[in-house]
Amino acid sequence: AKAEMTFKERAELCKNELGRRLFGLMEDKQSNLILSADLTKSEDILKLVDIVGSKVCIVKTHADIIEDFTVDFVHKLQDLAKKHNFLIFEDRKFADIGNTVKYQYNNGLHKIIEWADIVNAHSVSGPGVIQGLQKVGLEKGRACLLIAEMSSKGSLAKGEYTKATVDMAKTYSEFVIGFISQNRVCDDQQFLYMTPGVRLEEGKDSLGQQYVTPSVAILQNKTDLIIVGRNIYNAEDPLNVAEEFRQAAYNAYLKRIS
Ligand code: 5FU
Repeated sequence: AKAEMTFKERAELCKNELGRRLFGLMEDKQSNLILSADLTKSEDILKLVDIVGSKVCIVKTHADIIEDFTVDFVHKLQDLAKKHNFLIFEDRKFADIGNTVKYQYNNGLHKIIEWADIVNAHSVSGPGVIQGLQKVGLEKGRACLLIAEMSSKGSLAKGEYTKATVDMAKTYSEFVIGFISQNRVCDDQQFLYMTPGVRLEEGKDSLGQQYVTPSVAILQNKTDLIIVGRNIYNAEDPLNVAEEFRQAAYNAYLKRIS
């Protein structure tokens, strides 16, 4: 069988400039690791990100869990993104009608459009959600992911829902650069497949989260990036653990393309 395409080769297929930059960044930095910085105080987030920033290609945020969110925090996060060369992904999971998500993206307290390179959306409301987001996002050079599958037990995002989500991404591939998914939900190489629910050991938490290991995600299930939260930010030595994840995930990718 023909060896799989590399990230750099796949960049050429991607119709979104930021997506192309991400593919290149992953290979340059040898990192397909995303840090999920789910802390509730901005100072703690900035400290963590400065420690592990060199190991990751993306830092993922949940702006609405931060108790002291300010524009100053955003500027400091952007400075760290420049210093360590990573992109910022706000895990907002937009899910309303197009007109409302446009405001949620562009307005409100968080003004997500101003600082998040990447956002994501549920497909449950139909293509209007993408139309609304790209109306403000495209001209700013932003990109979006669709949630095709979730890591949590009992998720309804499966089967026909997942398939319809893939079709939606193909229709809007100028703005949609890939998926949040547990599997390679389609064989289209222009897209990136990002997997949350990753830890060094398989298992689950007490609230429905289900975990796979980096090699199950990247080698067995053929996704491209792993998203890791608690296993890194709760570690005694986040830098060392992040490096462990980076190596595990990138080596799994190298094995896949060889
Ligand atoms: F879309 C998804 C999903 O299917 N599962 C998730 O866990 C998103 N997530 C996010 O990834 C979740 O909101 C957390 O921010 C992160 C996983 O964190 P953990 O601490 O590694 O479990």
